[in-house]
Amino acid sequence: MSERPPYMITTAIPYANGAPHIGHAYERIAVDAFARWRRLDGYDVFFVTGMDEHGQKMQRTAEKEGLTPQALADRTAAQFARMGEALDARADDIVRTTQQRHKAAALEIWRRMEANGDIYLSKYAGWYSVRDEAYYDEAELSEREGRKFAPTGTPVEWVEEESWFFRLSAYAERLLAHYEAHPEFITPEHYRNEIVAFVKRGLTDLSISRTTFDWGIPIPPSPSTSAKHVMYVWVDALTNYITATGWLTGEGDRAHYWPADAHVIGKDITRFHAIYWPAFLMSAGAPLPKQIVVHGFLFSKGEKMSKSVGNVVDPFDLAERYGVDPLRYFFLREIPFGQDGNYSHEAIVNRINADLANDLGNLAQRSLSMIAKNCMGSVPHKNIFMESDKAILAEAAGAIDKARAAMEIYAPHHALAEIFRVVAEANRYFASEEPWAKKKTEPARMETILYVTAETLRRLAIPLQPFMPQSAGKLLDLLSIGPDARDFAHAGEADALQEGAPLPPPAPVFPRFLEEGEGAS
Ligand code: ME8
Repeated sequence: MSERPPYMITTAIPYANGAPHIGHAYERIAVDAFARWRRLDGYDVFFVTGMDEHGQKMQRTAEKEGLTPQALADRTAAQFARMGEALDARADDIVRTTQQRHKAAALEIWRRMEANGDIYLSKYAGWYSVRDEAYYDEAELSEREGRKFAPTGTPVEWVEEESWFFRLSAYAERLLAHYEAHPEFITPEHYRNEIVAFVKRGLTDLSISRTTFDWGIPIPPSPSTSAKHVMYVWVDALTNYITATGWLTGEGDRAHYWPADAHVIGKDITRFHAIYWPAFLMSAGAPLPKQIVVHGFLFSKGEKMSKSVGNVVDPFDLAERYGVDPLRYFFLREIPFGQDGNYSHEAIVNRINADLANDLGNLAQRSLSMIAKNCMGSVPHKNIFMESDKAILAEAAGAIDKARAAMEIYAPHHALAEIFRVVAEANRYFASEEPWAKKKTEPARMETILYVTAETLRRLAIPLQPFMPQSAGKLLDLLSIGPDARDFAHAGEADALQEGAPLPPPAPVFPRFLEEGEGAS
């Protein structure tokens, strides 16, 4: 076991019935950035993702495609693994719900809930949406052309069958007490308010098994029923998080990661994560995750993004077209985490050209090429710092703490805004100090300005790594920062650039995005 504090973060596990889409890419990138941040900040990080491979939706899609559900799951799992590579967002573990270790964990949580007296056999009669794999109350439904729809817009069907039930109604008070005692449990706050209001209206018991199909984890036989039950897909899927740690089954050496620090999910599945999951864990006598971090939905706006112009809504195409780092930057800078967001070709290009190419890219390119030409390709001499030098260095040193405060409340847009505020300051410093004009008249002063600019770049590139791992890494290469000196413990004054240290030849790191037919300027 490591001496560093453990930090476990998860994505939702996507349904294995379809290829990765932009929402999946967004969530994976965000969680990767949070995981990288903590790793650089000295934590022992465990980043978990997975695949939700059971359920009626899987079975139906597989039938339509003429595949077995397992073959469909394998195909989709391979696509998601490729997405992790393509987005530079690999997880430490991928829990597939058809794995043996997961079945063991799911059966163990069931056994514990049963032993606690929370599972009973009854009959379910009500509305079910296969697309959402969720039950709905009559009062929640709307009706169009004689058909009934869930609040999410998906069609529901009437289901009547014998079912095992979980005594969710018994947990309303304990859940409310938990939300009260841990106000950060569901974040951002407006999702918390929604959940609190929902639970206050009272909870009904939850049907947690199905008998009309068999693509799921079989419930062990019971003398009370002759029917073959499979586990409700959400009981199965939610358990993936604890499967990864082996906490329930005592397998492996990862139990110390539980409880997870954060489950990062989209806003459509908050009820499952903030009500059902903690209730299951309470029943099973397991600690609850520390936070449920909810993000909004992404929508495509702007004609260029539409299918008629090319299939750029595919995350692979987006990464190829704009570059992985610019795409990661765009998602995390543009969309306030927790809110819905739009993406369009124009918005992405604007971020690439304004923030990355013009602000950060130009500053790096101009200062590093001046150093190459005028300082014999090595770190310039500091000489004497003036107030303006000290001020920008202090701003750069402070950026990491402000960004950390933002990342710890899952606000990557604020972290990036802070870092880029200092980039803009550094540009103003560079422009007003005019090192190029001092080359002949005040060469020592020119060196100081170039030193301060390069050191500012170092202090900013370090906290930029979680967002743009490759580009920030390249910038650190250009500053000759070794692989062991890139974590946050090395971001401060004590590890400042060493005067006279050799630097590699400068190279552009953040190219402009050029529209077709637009020449390089
Ligand atoms: O819900 N924008 O799987 P899923 C942003 N298997 N996020 C989006 C999105 C969009 N347009 N569309 C979906 C499931 N998401 C279950 C999860 S977890 C124990 C089981 C998010 O493939 C969505 O909110 O439908 C969820 O967090 C994730 O993508 C996977 O969605």
